[in-house]
Amino acid sequence: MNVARTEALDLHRKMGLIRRFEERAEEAYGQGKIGGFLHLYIGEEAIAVGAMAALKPDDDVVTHYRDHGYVLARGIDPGLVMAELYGKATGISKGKGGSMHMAAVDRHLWGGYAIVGGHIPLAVGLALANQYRNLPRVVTCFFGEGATNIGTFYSGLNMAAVWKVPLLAIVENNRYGMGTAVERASAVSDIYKKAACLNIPSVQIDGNDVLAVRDAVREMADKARAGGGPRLIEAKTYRFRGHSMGDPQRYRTKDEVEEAKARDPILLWRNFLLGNRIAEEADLRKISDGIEAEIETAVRFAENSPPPDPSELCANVLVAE
Ligand SMILES: Cc1ncc(C[n+]2csc(CCOP(=O)(O)OP(=O)(O)O)c2C)c(N)n1
Repeated sequence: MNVARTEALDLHRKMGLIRRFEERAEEAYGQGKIGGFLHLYIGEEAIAVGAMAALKPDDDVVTHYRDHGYVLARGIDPGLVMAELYGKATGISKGKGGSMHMAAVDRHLWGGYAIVGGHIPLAVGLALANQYRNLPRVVTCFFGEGATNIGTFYSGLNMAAVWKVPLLAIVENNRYGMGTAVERASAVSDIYKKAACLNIPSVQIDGNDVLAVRDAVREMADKARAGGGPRLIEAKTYRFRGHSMGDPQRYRTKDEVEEAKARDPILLWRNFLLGNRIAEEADLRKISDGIEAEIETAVRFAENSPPPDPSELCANVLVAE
């Protein structure tokens, strides 16, 4: 078995933390305490957690808008993330970004971006900067399968391949881009094959298997770091919630969603831990209790924090005269 007990339990705790964080965010959204867009990552947690377990703390991360999981997996205080959702001054982006714009540059988290595929060239530029400065850092760029139909996917990755920059693209194939199934929008449903036209090595993995994600990311990131040029991973998964809040989900059946839940990444990992006697029920209960307390503290912090001061309106934002 290639996972130590401490790490195995930490992977479990982090996936559980992201799940409970988002369930509470969903609740707060329903109560009108959170506004704007809220894209939940529920069902996809193994990708962020597996990837962060493989990456080094100073490897850069650039993400799309479904971005709570990455910052929590990197160990950012859930209170800062919840306060951002509440639009409070204490939020990770000072309450000005909201759900889609989680950034912590000091932790090499360069943020969530709302324009589908728009962040891919930014990640390539960051990787070029790392290469130019001889820094042994990989840039990991996360996006959905829908983004691979966008021009910036090809133009960005093409330049990454030409320059052999240390970039790892992770495609989270959750089968739908808003209400459109992958087969209806993409000529190629096995997304990893798209990398072949750019001469970029790629693999397809089970994105619900946290260990498979960790191992694939480690291998691909090491190759990119060693000067081998960009790599792409397609992690197959499923989103259990709608695209965003208020999605009536007419494009799929309830049965399909229920079937997918049999492969819930947290359930799979729990079964692995118990089946291999890495943990007992009591250990997992203790972890859940700890998560509950941590999320409770995060919610209280967000609720009790002040909104941004009006004088802050134009600070830290790009203002056109
Ligand atoms: C350039 C652009 N076109 C359209 C949209 C509207 N839009 C927001 S999310 C989304 C679906 C993207 O799906 P995917 O890339 O698979 O990511 P997922 O939401 O499934 O994680 C679309 C079309 C947008 N934000 N940007």
